[in-house]
Amino acid sequence: MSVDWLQVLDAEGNVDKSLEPALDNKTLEKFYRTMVLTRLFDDKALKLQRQGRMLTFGSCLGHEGCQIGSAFALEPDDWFFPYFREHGVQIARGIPMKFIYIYWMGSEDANMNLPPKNFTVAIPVATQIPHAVGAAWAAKIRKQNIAVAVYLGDGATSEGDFHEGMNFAGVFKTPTVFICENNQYAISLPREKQTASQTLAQKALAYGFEGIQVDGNDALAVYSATKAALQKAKSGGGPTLIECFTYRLGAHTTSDDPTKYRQNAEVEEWRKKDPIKRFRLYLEKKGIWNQSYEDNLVKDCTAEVEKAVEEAEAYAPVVENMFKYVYAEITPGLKEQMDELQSFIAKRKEG
Ligand SMILES: Cc1ncc(C[n+]2csc(CCOP(=O)(O)OP(=O)(O)O)c2C)c(N)n1
Repeated sequence: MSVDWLQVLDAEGNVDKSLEPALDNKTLEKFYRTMVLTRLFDDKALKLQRQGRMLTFGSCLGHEGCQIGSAFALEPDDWFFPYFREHGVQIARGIPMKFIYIYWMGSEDANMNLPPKNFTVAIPVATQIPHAVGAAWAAKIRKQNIAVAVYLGDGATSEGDFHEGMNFAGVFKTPTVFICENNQYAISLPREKQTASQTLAQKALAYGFEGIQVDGNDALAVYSATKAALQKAKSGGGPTLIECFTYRLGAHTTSDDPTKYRQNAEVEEWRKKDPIKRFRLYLEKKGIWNQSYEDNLVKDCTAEVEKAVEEAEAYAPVVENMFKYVYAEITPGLKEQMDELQSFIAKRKEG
């Protein structure tokens, strides 16, 4: 069984002219800026966590190609359902970084401030998939000309929710684009021990629709594959599964020590395929990038990140919100917990 493989930019930033998407320089610069911003956002989050200023955090280091490439193909009207590592997609979709930090600092308030068409983070693996397929099905019934992009990891393809969602998507030909960030591990479990499937993309074939494998460290390939899948979805052609073949350069989360289950040499091999480095080389060859361009960009993005952190830390979470929005109406049990917490806080304030 075989599926197509797409690469547009190689690790040295050489472009396959026959596959190069028609993007103007301004858009390419925006692409690069968003990747750099995402990396700085991510790095800052890790530092905040280590300083006790943030809770557990899952880095997206190495995923910038899949995330920015796909996000730039989405229209604002298309729905976005993340799992928990899509900080880059969130940034590209215009979710203020302040709220992304606030979420990982532990406040659900961030979810109330999401711009329309952006779903909340899903910590339980794969539960977002049936939701996304349902949203796509609803859009189809309502004859809305939109698509739904749902993100998942390689590990999620072994969950029941994945198969249920894929099955429904195939049967009802929903306008769903499944974007699988195959970073080779589900926490410590390597891909080969998790599924005997030769590729993850081919899982789509069993459900009667197309699966394609792309170089996930190549933002242009991911962009082109996502754009084509979204167009197909909107014109009634049904779903697509895009397997972005990539690597998680960091730890699974701040609670994980990847040296326990993978070799440094492997990490170093993947570092050479860094999605940002290859995009930078591409821009350099196009005469857009040089060192002072980089210095200005990093300075700008760093200031943006610092401002977002300042705003996030100044934000006073409304503790009641974590109880109020679990269901449309608060249940008696949750109300009891909320009252207990409120009186605990009041007593603490009294000293
Ligand atoms: C239903 C469920 N089972 C187990 C977990 C614990 N868990 C969190 S992340 C993760 C692995 C996810 O791997 P993958 O889907 O490949 O995504 P990645 O974290 O590699 O990006 C697991 C098992 C969970 N959050 N939800």
